[in-house]
Amino acid sequence: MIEQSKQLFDRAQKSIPGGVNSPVRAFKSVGGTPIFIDKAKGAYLYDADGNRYIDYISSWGPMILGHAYEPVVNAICEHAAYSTSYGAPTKLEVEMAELIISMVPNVDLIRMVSSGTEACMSALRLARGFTGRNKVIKFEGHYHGHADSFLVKAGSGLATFSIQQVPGITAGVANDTLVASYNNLEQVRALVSENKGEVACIITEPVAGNMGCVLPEAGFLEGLRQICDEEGIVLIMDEVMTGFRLAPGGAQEKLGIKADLVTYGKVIGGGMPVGAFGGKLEIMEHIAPLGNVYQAGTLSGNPIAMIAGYITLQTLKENPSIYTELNEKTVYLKNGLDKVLKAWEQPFIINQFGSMISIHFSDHPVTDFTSAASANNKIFNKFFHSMLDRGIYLPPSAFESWFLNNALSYEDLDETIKAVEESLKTIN
Ligand code: HOZ
Repeated sequence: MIEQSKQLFDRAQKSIPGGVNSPVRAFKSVGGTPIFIDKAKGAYLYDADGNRYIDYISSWGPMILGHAYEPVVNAICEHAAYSTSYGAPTKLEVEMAELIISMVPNVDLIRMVSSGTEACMSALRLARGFTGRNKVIKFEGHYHGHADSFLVKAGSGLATFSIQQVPGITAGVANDTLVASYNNLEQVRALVSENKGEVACIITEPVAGNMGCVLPEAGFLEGLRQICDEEGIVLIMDEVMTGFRLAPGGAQEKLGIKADLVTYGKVIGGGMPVGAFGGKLEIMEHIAPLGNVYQAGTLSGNPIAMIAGYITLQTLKENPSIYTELNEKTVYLKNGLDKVLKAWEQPFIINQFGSMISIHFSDHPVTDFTSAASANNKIFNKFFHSMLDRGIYLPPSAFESWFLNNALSYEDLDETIKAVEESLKTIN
């Protein structure tokens, strides 16, 4: 029974484009009615009709500790009473910056913004301002938010809706965006040599999460580092998904790769709208007011957002066992899924890294966008709905990673594996 969700969706479409404030939420590619959420606690979402779902989206990543984590909620309530915004510096921002710098490698200075989009957009401008070059190399199927330069062969909603070209993006901007296949160093080398002295930066998701979860192959990130060093190119790691999720120091720590600039979002805000970009002093000192690369925001460093992020990051820093627990839970889920999917006797691929995981209904390894896009997404769509009917909330697209949160219990994981087993019986 999702009567309330149906009514709300009808109503929403009269005042909000497509009835949603972010496209993938509309369920357009999987079909059906998006579930309207009323509240959430721990690992569970509750919809407007009172149905309970085990949540594998975790707000697309941020809710790593589970929903309505009490210390975060209490701190937000306390700070809201002091005012929700000042537009002036606070001690909390200093503490937040110091905490981030103490957790992540290779960050001398960090600037807070309000979203991952803003973080990536600003890091790109900074890389261009620092190098005096215009071009950016990105990877097909990677998503770095919705700034113009990144919406070329992008993942996430663009892959979900097969949007190849985005109207409104000028040819000049698109021409400055060069695209290579993820895990293909040869293509990167070719682009760099064809555009000698013109490439400002290479931006990558270290572990891709916007074409499902896709892992970097051995040597790929190291190869990017080497190319950037040789050619004076800024390496930007987009850790919006992986930052504070794969390890306290994100993918940089987990994979041992040093970026020049790094971008954050999602977990860094503990569920509030927060992003950040940071990196080496010699680059970051070009940002205004130290330098002339301009970037600003009325709600940047907002006190409510900062306290939610600060408590979340501090909890993760003080309890590194959370990462071990999350990893063990995700591997348990992977093994359980593997067992029931093997019994189903149709091809599938499960990619997993830390608490990121996804299933592609494919007979070949998924290592880049071409292999992700050639999976059988009609099966995924049936699978999604069958799981939803059984109270399991997966991302409504095969081009999105699932994110586990640490409130998930082993009973929840068993319930999920059982739901997969039952769902597969309904799919032919
Ligand atoms: N682009 C986000 C995930 N890759 C989706 C955000 C949302 O719909 O909330």
